[in-house]
Amino acid sequence: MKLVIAIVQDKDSNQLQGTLVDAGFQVTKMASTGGFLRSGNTTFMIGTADTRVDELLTIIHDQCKSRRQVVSPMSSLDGNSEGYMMHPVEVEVGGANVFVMDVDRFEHF
Ligand code: 2BA
Repeated sequence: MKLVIAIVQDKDSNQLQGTLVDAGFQVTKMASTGGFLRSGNTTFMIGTADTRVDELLTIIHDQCKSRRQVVSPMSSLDGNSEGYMMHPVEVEVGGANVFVMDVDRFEHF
């Protein structure tokens, strides 16, 4: 069994959730925050059989678009002058960042 953790953009999350559930995957969806942009994203936790991982990755790949996003000056501050950003910076976010992990044991009580 594998545990797949996928961090995706909020804009893609509802459609991805629907497609995964329709395909018979068990999904937990969590609100999360990107460390760099400090804006919301969505993290999916999906436990699945090893044999379905490729199918799962194909769905995530097909549903999640990469988008360019501008980080405004001063938007990434934490009160420390070293973090100051004086000019807008454009970054490409996503489509998805995915971790695939082995599961030693899964219990469902
Ligand atoms: P954020 O940390 O908000 O990052 C958003 C985007 O900003 C990243 O897109 C990347 O293009 C850029 N970026 C991140 N850190 C940067 C830096 N130090 N300097 C310049 N640009 C930087 P993605 O790579 O697609 O990441 C999207 C979101 O996925 C991230 O949001 C974070 O929440 C998560 N993520 C990505 N890689 C991760 C990792 N190795 N571990 C945990 N979470 C990760």
